[in-house]
Amino acid sequence: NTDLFSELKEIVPEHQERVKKLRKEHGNVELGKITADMVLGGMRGMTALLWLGSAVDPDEGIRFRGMTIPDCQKALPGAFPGGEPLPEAVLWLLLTGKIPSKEQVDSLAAELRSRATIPDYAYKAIDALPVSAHAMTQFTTGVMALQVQSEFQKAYEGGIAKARYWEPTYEDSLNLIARLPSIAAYIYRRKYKDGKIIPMDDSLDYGANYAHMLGFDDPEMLEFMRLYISIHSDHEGGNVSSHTAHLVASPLSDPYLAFAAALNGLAGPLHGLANQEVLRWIRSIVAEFGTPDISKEQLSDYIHKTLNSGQVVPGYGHGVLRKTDPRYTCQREFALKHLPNDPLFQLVSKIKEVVPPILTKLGKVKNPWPNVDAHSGVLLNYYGLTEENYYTVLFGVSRSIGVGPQLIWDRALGLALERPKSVTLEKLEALCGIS
Ligand code: NMX
Ligand code: MLT
Repeated sequence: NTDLFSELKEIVPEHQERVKKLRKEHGNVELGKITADMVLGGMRGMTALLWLGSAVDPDEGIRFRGMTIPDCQKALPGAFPGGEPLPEAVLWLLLTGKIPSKEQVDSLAAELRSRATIPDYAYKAIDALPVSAHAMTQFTTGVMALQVQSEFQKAYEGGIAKARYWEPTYEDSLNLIARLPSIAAYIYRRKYKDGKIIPMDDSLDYGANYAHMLGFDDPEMLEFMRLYISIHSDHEGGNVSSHTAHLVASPLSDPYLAFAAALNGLAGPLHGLANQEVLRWIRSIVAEFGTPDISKEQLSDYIHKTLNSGQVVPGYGHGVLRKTDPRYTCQREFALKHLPNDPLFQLVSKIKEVVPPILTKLGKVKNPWPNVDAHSGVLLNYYGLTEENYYTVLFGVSRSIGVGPQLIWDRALGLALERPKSVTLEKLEALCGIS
């Protein structure tokens, strides 16, 4: 099959059987215990979600359908031989669990382009906001306007049977993924440039087209965008944006409603907004010393200043990871290849040497190592995308490629409305033996 829907249709029944069997024959298997600390500590370590596309190992990091980032770089089709994985290839992999051929990826790229028509009212909804509104506020508004065209909502109102819910969810998810770059680029052009739309180029793939519509055509930037979108697509199900999408979709809210909610979670500084915060922080270091070429002692002083003022070091630490994020590492490798002498890249490298021992010394930080956000800003900045308040929008576009497939599986597998139990403080104290 070169058609993704036909490919998926073949594997849905087998997955449905596996889940049915699991529930019927193994539903009582215990996956761990729930402690009071988990209830108070953001549910860290509590296994409570099914997520097909990817899993995060604390030491090794992300695997997309069992494949590490270097595996994906080797096995997934790129725009040219040896190129970075195409986001379309990642989408195919996450949804089906299979490595696509170049022909399948090209067909999916063409399908996404054909789905990318934006209704005029979506632009008008964004235009109703002041240009000064944060790019993420404008982005969520645009996604909510796209919701007007939800196929799932229409089908549900038309009385579609539960067994077929996944089909209009597929339509919505693919349309959403296809349309996000145009909406996102519109916001960038409106907020930072001349406001004129740069039309999609039918000869370009998803990542390259997004860069092109933003106004960037340097082949190296196009290649970085492919890598950027691919590595930010998915990070298992428990991160704030993915979990939010799954939660909001669980009462059968359509993918647009679910994804807009996910974006609002991504816009938090401890999650996706951290990429903005990192570049802002790096710039503040340069402003303090008047140059990026500073000593480790000066850097150490500045990091202590940040911590002493009650702020976190952005781009460091993680809810699951306990080693350097492999998404940081592959961006570093990209930078070493293409911009080894960039002063901000060199500063980022120095930060990686100085921050971990300082965070470790605090005694409370579980992971002193850099995450994905510690690196992306300096690469974007190097290629001319200097407006850091836009960076989380790039993360948001990318995340649709992980969230969209799971929303389809949520409906195909008939996953339940999410509704965990909560406890009052008094009850929690009582459960802990405090009277
Ligand atoms: N700088 C300073 N303090 C930190 C940092 C950091 N980078 N990371 C963790 N801590 C503190 C944390 O605030 C907490 O302090 P307290 O007990 O006083 O509240 C303590 O260390 C224990 O936190 P952890 O258990 O290590 O981390 P947790 O799982 O709660 O939080 C993050 C994970 C990612 C929210 C946290 O490491 C952080 O705030 N990092 C900086 C922001 C960031 O880079 N976020 C991006 C994450 C990736 N993404 O894209 O979503
Ligand atoms: C993500 O990509 O979602 C972040 O690394 C945060 C997380 O996994 O919790």
